[in-house]
Amino acid sequence: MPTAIITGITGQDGSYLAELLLKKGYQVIGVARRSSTVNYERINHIVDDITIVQGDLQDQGSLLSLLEEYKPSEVYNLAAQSFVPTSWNQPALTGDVTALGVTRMLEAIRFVNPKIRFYQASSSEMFGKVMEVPQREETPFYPRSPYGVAKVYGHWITVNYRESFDMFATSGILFNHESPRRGMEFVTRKISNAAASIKLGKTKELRLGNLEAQRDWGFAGDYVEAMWLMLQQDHPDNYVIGTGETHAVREFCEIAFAHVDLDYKDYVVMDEKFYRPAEVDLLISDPSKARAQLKWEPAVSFKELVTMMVDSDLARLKKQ
Ligand code: NAP
Ligand code: F7E
Repeated sequence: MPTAIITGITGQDGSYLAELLLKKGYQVIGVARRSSTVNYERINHIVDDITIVQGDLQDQGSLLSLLEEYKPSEVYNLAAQSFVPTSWNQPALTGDVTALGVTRMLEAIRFVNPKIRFYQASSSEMFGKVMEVPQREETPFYPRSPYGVAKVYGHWITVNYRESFDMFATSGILFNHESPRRGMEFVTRKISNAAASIKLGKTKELRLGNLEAQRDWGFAGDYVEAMWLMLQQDHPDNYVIGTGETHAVREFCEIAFAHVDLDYKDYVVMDEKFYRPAEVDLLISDPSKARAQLKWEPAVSFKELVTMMVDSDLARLKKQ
């Protein structure tokens, strides 16, 4: 039975990846940082099938001990301070976790067993003010937030350890991926939750920032399959993962509200508070390398994603 360590097990992607690896017969070790209350909402249904251990990307020793104790063959580094607006409020923390945290894990692997295969959760936010449309593996980076800057560091240190120490260190440059398990502050979940809540008469309006921003949105459940495929290749590499389609925030609102027979224009209020100091206006992937080499294709369409999220929030809110 192969053993995989997942950092960020309590997050959206950690929960889907753990499910996938369990199905594939892995022993799954999930790394969670200590907090005063347990936050296993996304993994409660599989908590008995995985081993949860305390660890923190800010603490080198905790990473070394994990690898020594559990002897994994694969490490998926999904942990990060991942919310872009917070990265302007806490830029140094974001750099410490999202950038330097990658080096700490790579160092732990180098010391304990350099043969361990490593996956780094890189991001389309690295393309920022895009230098090319669509964005592919060779598109130069121009990050627009402390988060994006930290991810560029994480990407390049992954490439550097691959080249310096011949380690199997792979960088997956994933475009936005969402699900009913997405954090409430991200725009897609904020919209799906509001559409459901307004439909049920629990809320009256939805306050949003820039409705014109465009993103290449896919389903998180499809994207974790790509992460696994990347670590099954003969060589480490960089891969862009996305749908190759882009949609505006406005379009997400339109479909989400229409799904519950409402017109978003009657409920969405623009609020300057949600505008960012620097915006990423347009992201759209060119995932042809992943399609050709990994044989990876997303299964869930944009419309299916939006309606799946609204339906899930409706069901959850009805139960409350
Ligand atoms: P998420 O839901 O925000 O999960 C982040 C995880 O990181 C949580 O489990 C969090 O723990 C953990 N974490 C934060 N700081 C930590 C620390 N110092 N030490 C250990 N763990 C820590 O993010 P996600 O959407 O699943 O994304 C997974 C990864 O992919 C992240 O690295 C993200 O930046 C990257 N990414 C995401 C997308 C996307 O569209 N979702 C696209 C590209 C790349 P707590 O639960 O305790 O907060
Ligand atoms: O914003 C606009 C906002 O916060 C998307 C993270 O997973 O994906 C995510 O980063 C767009 C932006 O995601 C609101 O200005 C409008 O243009 O859902 P988001 P993000 O910033 O794209 C990347 C790939 C990651 O790697 C990150 O970790 O929506 N927007 N109004 C809003 N955004 C939010 N959050 N809230 C609003 O009210």
